[in-house]
Amino acid sequence: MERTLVLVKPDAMQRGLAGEVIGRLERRGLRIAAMKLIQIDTALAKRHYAEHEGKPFFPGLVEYITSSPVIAAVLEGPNAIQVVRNTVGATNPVEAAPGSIRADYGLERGRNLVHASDSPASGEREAALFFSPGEIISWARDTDRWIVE
Ligand code: IDP
Ligand code: MG
Repeated sequence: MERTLVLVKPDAMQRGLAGEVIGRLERRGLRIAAMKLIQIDTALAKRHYAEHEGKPFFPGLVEYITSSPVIAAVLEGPNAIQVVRNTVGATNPVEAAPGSIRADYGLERGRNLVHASDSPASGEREAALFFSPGEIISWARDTDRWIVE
């Protein structure tokens, strides 16, 4: 069972799309294992996006992700990483597959609405950045057997 960290980024929060983003992922069948509203500070932003430090867009990225509260969530399910990345769409909304969140709601890379972990290792690292172990709840839904064989 994989875990992925999803952030509803400030642009999606400001545009009232939090429910839409989480709803699409929830309806896909993924289970919410943790969720909260959080104001990311500069230190957390830099840790979360450490792989991008030094790139030209890094200062703007830190400013963007700290510019309003975000919803952080851990979603769980088989192949959760790839499933969520595909539902979210390519980094650049211009190239995102039609029907994906970034294609349906976005125009530019710098305002692409959602963060989603890019590997199982990133999923674990990022979930631990935003949540303590006790805040991540593995639970069973009655519907799980109708979603996972
Ligand atoms: P991802 O969010 O699809 O995993 P990454 O390459 O990890 O994409 O980049 C992290 C975030 O940095 C992107 O989601 C986007 O918000 C921002 N970003 C990436 N490349 C650019 C760029 O060239 N210009 C502006 N922002 C960028
Ligand atoms: Mg990434």
